[in-house]
Amino acid sequence: MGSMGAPGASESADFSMKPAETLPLTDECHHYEGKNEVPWDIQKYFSQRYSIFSLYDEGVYMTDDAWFGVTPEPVAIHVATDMYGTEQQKHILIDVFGGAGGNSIAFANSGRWSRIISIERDASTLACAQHNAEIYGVGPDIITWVHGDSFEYMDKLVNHPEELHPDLRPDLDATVLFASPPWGGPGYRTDEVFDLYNMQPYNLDDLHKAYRRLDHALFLPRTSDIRQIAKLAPADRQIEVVQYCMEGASKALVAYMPGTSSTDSGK
Ligand code: MGP
Repeated sequence: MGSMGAPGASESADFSMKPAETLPLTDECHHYEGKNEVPWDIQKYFSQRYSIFSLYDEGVYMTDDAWFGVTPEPVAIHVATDMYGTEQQKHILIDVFGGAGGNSIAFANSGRWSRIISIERDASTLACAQHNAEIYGVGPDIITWVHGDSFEYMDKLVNHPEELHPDLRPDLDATVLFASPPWGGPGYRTDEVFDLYNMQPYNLDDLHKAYRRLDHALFLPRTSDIRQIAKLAPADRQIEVVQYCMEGASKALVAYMPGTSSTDSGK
């Protein structure tokens, strides 16, 4: 404990959210080498490990939960170049559900983005992402990692930017957002049309309200109800919906939603 000086300028630098240090891998982080080590419910994903991370054998780490939601690498690469490809004025990307890093790494390596801010709430998952980024040659100069809640981050970014570390306050007019949220487990596969208002724990409304200021891309189940997405188009703007396939079957769709501009009221 140091001496008790008057509250000074150094305390004012205590921002509630700031860039994360490099976090250590934990007991929750695994690099499985054989199927016999893998919990039964992720064995299917383990057999697809090279489509998920082509450099898996270089020592990719995942938490057990991350396997269900990680975007396969060819899809992540495709999305990284599709993302608002023509709007060169927008060159910063926020990945709000960073997970084990699949999408953020692809965004970084696409050359399309000058900076990526990648947010993850779980320390072990974030440690995996940082480790995996290193394997893919992606340094901290391009990805700024944040350990925290992305809804809190977005609220501060739009409404109270002064509470964020200066490195976490990108110019909103130069920024787009990508969200690959949890879908509430693989149950979505049994629905002919997936009701996005039943998605757990965040439904379409939760996501759209949090992100609407920015152009935002939502990575959603392939069976998602497109009519629910279409209703969210701002006046006179279109939403583009793209199905991403591997070996002839759709893995997921991405809805590219325009944001409300800075001159809109945001309502
Ligand atoms: P899947 O559930 O393995 O379906 O997910 P698939 O491939 O039809 O299964 P199969 O048995 O028919 O072969 C396919 C892809 O969807 C995964 O690789 C992830 O990229 C993505 N995905 C799946 N889930 C459950 C989630 C999720 O909860 N969130 C996000 N963001 N992506 C998911």
